[in-house]
Amino acid sequence: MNVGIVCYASVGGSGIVATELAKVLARRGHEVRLISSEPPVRLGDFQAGLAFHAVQTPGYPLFREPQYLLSLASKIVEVARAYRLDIIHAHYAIPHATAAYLARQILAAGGDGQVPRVITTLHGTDVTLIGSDPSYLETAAFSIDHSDGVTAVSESLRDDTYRHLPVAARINVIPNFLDCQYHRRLGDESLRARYRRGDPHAKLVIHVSNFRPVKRADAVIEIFRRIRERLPARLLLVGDGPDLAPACRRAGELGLAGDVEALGEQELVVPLLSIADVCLLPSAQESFGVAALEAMACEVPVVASRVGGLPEVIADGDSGFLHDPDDLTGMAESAVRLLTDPVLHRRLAAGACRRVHQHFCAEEIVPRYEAFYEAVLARTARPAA
Ligand code: GMT
Repeated sequence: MNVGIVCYASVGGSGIVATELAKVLARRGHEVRLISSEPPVRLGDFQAGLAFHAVQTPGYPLFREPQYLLSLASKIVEVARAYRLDIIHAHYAIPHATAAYLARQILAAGGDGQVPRVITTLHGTDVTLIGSDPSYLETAAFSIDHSDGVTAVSESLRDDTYRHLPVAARINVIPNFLDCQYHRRLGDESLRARYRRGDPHAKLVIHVSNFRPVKRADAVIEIFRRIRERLPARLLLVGDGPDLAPACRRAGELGLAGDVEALGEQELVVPLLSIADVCLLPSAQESFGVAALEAMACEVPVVASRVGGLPEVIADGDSGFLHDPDDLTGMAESAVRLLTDPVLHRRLAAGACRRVHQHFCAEEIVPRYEAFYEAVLARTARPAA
């Protein structure tokens, strides 16, 4: 099949999942074209069957803002025509589903023999945060409803979509996934020693995110403060975003500056997850939580909020612990239990990894996307002239 995948290139779960999907589809023999404003973070080295097409969005003094929707739609049309795309798979509704819809209309109006089908995958904030904002709601709902097929990354997100948006389209749940051969604990003791900064007893707590308000970096610091009162520990903050600097400042005010280390955006998180003992994810909302899945694959139990799709990813008491988002005391208690009880830690670390392997590996999930593509193509096939 010829598949065009549209995604955001910056660090973020939707771009990571879209890029992984592109790579695995190419490995399985499809011709895949990734369309984005720059090469996505996890694109990696050359791979047969996988090409990247950059969207250029020229500015003009008259425009007050870049016209990304229009330049993206034009790029999709260009790629679809040149490579006879069967499917345009838009990851993140805003504005990718809208650009894909527009591209399909342009292709159909131009009498192009083969008009690709549009599939939209909803990732979370495109529905719960941005999509439901009155400024975007009507366009987002229209673009989702006019896709030929729609998927959501969790049941919770599917339900949220119907709750937040006037959408009637059938939404199929296909969960996020990982390359399970690559996502596994490496066990690099010298790296672990390095980040313990000379304290061989220090436990390593990790938080990976884009440091947007929804991730609650302030709660991460507060939980860590409570952990640190009970045992020697260091906190690794991986990623970047508007709340990173305030979080580091708060750590300084609490006298924790020496125990909190910001590593910025990292393309490869497996080496860092592999030296961690516990992952904290006290998000206000999380449609799925790829960060949790990556930690679990590296045998790191996750202490997280019981919100959105996180309970579909983390089995409470078996691969981590879930708490009410405001229960920071409970989250700190769970983390301390994990960090002080090696038997409990071993059980949950193994449970976390097992859960990923049972439900969330590419081998299991990517064929579901392929079957969905086939079903959409069959359902929308036009009679031969
Ligand atoms: O979390 C974000 O702010 C970014 C967003 C994205 O584009 O990556 O994340 C959403 O999509 C991810 C991939 O499907 C999910 O794992 C995240 O849970 C989801 N974020 C939220 O729902 C807040």
